[in-house]
Amino acid sequence: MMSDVQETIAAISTAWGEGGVGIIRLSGPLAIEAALGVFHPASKAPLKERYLHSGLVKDPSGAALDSALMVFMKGPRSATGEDVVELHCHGGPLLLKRVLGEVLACGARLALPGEFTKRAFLNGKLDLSQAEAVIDIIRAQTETALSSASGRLQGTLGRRVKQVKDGLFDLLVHLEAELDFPEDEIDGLPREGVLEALSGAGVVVKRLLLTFDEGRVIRDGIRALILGRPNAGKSSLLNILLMEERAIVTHVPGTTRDVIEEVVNIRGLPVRLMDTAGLRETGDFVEKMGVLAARSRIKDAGIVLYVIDASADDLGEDLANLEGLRDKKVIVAVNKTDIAGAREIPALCRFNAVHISALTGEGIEALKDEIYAGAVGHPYMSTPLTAPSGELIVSLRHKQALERALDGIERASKALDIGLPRELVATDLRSSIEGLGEITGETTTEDILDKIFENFCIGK
Ligand SMILES: Nc1nc2c(ncn2[C@@H]2O[C@H](COP(=O)(O)OP(=O)(O)OP(=O)(O)O)[C@@H](O)[C@H]2O)c(=O)[nH]1
Ligand SMILES: [Mg+2]
Repeated sequence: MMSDVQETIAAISTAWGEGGVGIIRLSGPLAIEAALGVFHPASKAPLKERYLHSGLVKDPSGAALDSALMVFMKGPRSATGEDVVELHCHGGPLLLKRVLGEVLACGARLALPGEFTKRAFLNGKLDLSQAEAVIDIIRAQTETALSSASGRLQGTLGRRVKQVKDGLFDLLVHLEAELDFPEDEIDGLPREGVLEALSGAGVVVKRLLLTFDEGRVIRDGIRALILGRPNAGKSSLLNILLMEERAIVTHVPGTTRDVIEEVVNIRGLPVRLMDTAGLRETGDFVEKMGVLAARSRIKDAGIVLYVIDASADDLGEDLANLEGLRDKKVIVAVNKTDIAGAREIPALCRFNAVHISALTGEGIEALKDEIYAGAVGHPYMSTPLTAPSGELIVSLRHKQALERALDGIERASKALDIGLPRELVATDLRSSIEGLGEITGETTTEDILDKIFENFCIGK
């Protein structure tokens, strides 16, 4: 894997905006030189590594821009494995832009998105699953997402994958020894032993794969569209789930016109709730637009919360609407049970229905459980994660790599079982090992790396 590691990169690493402190980070062979082009230490004593020096940041004319702190870490004992310098200035956007400009004039170039982390990966400081976890930590929206990303940053997933990969590699070495020296007395491992080892590896990979639905939703969240007829209580449901009076609620049917979106944490999942205009034929032009907007969101919704007014006499229209949502994951929220009672409605028996009152809060916790189960694919448990959190598979890339690994393992077992030549078994094993290597980054192409890191922000 090639990279332009000779160049020194620099970026503002703190968030854009006003803050107490703003940090400019440099990495590369000229990091210290470029930093000292703008930073003038207060003390004449020799600079010390991993020590905060105070001083002034000056422009080329010698005018002080800011009083600041500087710290440097010599490579390879640094986050990127290269010489790294951080300039801790005050957190003003204009100031930081000025200081960065001066640093760039002193020999650094602007870092690309994720380039610091990419260099850390290329220099063996992180495996790829850890590097990917950096962005997930930064973007985590719930405690659960954060704990999953933190676990991966600590290398939990990488270690598990490596363990399986090393096991397969051992088998491959035995098989290949036999291929190379067919007349050798060593008969490799006994067939049963190899089969057993393969099945053990398959179990681990399958277990990881099983966490994908949960892991992905925990990281990326889910879009839940609230639909129903006018006055069913959709906006009331939005408000009670958000625990704030976000949407206007009135007794007038047709109150909501626009789609109102808010993200709420439901059982650890970031859920984007979308409240919509009640579905009905209407002559009111604005309301009609609202109904169209509601319908247009169906396609992208992960879950539909269909709200029914349990006190209404005629559910015919609701049933027709529900019929139209047949290929969506639908939870029917049978609302207003405080006035209608939680009576069974036979017509709804084939739907996943929860009785609620958006007025009193009755049934809302059960509804949250259902939303979780609908999003993740298994019931909510108070300890939400089925796996140690770092071992959750959250990315499609990891899932595909694991599927490739599993496929190789299964084909190798089959080949061995029916007595196919060991060359074929070895080929399958190699494909499996490569699949696993894509997760940790040992067998990842430059293209894939670029794709991963271009999602980062600059300065990470
Ligand atoms: N008794 C009772 N009233 C409710 C309940 N939920 C909502 N309401 C009332 O029903 C009326 C309509 O509620 P909204 O939340 O505005 O209904 P909506 O589905 O958003 O209506 P549109 O925006 O017009 O489509 C209001 O008067 C609410 O106070 C409930 O659980 N019980
Ligand atoms: Mg409404």
